Amino acid sequence: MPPIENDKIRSKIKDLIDSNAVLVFSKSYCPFCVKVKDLFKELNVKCNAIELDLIEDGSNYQDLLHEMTGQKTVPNVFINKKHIGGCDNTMKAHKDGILQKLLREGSEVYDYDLIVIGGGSGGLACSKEAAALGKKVMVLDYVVPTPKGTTWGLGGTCVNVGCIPKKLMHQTALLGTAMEDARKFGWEFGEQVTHNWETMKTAVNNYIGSLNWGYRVSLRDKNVNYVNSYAEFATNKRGKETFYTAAKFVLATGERPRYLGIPGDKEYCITSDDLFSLPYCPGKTLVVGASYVALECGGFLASLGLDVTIMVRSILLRGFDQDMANRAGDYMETHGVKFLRKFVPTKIEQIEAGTPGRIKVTAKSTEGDEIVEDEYNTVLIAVGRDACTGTIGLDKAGVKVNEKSGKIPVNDEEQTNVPHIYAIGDILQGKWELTPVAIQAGKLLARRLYNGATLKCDYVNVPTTVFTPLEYGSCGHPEEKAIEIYGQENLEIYHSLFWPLEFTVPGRDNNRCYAKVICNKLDNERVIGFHYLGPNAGEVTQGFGAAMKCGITKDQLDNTIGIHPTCAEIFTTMESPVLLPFLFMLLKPCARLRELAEPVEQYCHRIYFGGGALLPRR
Ligand code: FAD
Ligand code: NA7
Repeated sequence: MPPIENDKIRSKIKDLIDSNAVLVFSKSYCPFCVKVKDLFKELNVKCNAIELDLIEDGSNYQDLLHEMTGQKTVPNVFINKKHIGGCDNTMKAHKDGILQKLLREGSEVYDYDLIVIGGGSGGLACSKEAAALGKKVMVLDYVVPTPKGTTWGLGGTCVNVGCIPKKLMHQTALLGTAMEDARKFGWEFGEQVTHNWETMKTAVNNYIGSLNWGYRVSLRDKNVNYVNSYAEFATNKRGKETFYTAAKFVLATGERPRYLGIPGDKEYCITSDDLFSLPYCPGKTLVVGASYVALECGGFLASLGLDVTIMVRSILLRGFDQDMANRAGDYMETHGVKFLRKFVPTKIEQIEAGTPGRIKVTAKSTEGDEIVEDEYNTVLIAVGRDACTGTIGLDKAGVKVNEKSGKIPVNDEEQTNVPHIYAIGDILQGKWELTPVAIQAGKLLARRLYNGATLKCDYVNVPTTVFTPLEYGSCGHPEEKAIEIYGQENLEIYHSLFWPLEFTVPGRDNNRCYAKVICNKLDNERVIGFHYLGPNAGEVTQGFGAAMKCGITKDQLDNTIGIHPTCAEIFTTMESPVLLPFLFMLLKPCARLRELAEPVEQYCHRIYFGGGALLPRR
């Protein structure tokens, strides 16, 4: 084992010894280990056992323990950082009463082994895992009400004001489109179909309520102490505050929507934190911002039949593949969303209070002096989110924060510059702001801290989906980034428009869905960027994300047999360019087929009917 790896394991062992009152390096099949673990069970003492036969590098742990303690065999027992020895020594210490004395000594040092600040995706995952590993854990979660007074229950952003209500409202919108399609498939129902905002809002919020309750129950079941209070690091106790101590802390405070800082924004506008529980239909809506929260919310509101304008300062979906972003935007534009490009709001005024009321918005061009004014019922601000790190006393704890972004830099083990303070989720600098990422980071952190695990959260090739009306799934690099890193000449980019079978009968949205894979020619055409614009993008992208984790190449994509008829099979049916004229000839004779084949004439490299051809773009 290289010295650097040994150093890592040595420090891991030290960490485990420091952070566990009772620690037993054990082997799952060893009868002496079982005897020692049973003794602690009888004494009703939590014992953390690291099973060296079950963990990665277990034999290296054993060698290093030998070097550190002079003992090669298991069990190897530590109590409150003191080396006790093997089974015989532990039994003798128990008989002599030394064990009980040692156990009492360390127990009063901290209130908790771990305090987690923030009960969202990351915080809950981390606290539950740490408690399952026998730690005494507290999680503090408190929601500061929005300027409009909106607040919510346990679970953080995703459950209450993020992924969950967003996806359910997106689903509401998709059902509207499905109803239009349904007539073409023979379903007959009245001409007038209307949508009731309040019914949707109530149903969505009832479901969220059940999730809030589920989280509370699961914390209780796992013996995590949940406290509904705002947490802050402090050097001494003030007023009515309660002071808790812990051996380790995890920061998981997430982000909250940013405001514009212009007259009237906090008084008259809402953010995504208010939208999902808005008690009335928002009516004519202006969405300010052009990233995914803005496009997703604007998208479903428009699909519910509302008059929606999105005010874009510069580009759509900054950081995403711009070719895909613009296609997602174009689809929205052809489906009723208005875009006011290169404008920023400068003033918000209330014309009339109400539910909804009437609001006047003044905006200025980013390219000249042009000023526009318009009236809306609701203004939804979605111009980014700020990390909740400014008011939790991090200066007192000595934790470094990026002054500009408010984000927290951590090493690859989510450790801040203060060794006993860790951070996970949206507040991390330069990491993905996604629920599964926060959960994975939290869970793995607890396992590393309390179970001798070494696996770190892998932030590379994280699949994600933007739930715009036409969904956009991606994994790996956007085209722009791939060019920047590898150079255009070293990339092969395969792409194709496609027409989902389910769109054909209703005769809608031809030439809209799009697939693109970016391959690195220097590395056996390994897929380094996957992009999909079409129905069920999340479901499609998830599997290809797994394939990219395994390092899939273009050749392996070619050798994968597709599932027919699906949209995802477009990525597996990579035909040779020479076949195209032949396929085109096949399509020509029939008028209907010719209509379907029209895009083939236009683009010459795009084929339809569920399958498709992904060809190099040169
Ligand atoms: P959070 O879930 O935000 O939890 C932090 C918690 O800490 C909150 O409850 C907060 O109130 C609490 N808190 C803050 N400060 C304190 C304090 N001092 N004391 C006590 N408690 C405190 N991600 C996806 O993967 N898929 C999606 O489709 C998706 N859609 C989204 C849609 C929207 C509209 C938004 C806003 C986000 C979306 N996200 C999505 C992102 C996802 O919600 C976040 O990445 C995720 O919630 C981050 O988890 P976290 O644990 O870092 O923080
Ligand atoms: P993002 O991804 O931070 O994007 C912010 C968007 O708002 C972006 O389009 C910005 O335009 C725009 N913006 C920022 N400031 C302004 C002002 N002052 N005026 C007009 N437009 C502005 O934010 P999201 O809310 O979509 O998502 C944040 C995270 O939340 C996301 O990662 C998810 O995990 C959940 P720009 O491109 O800078 O010109």
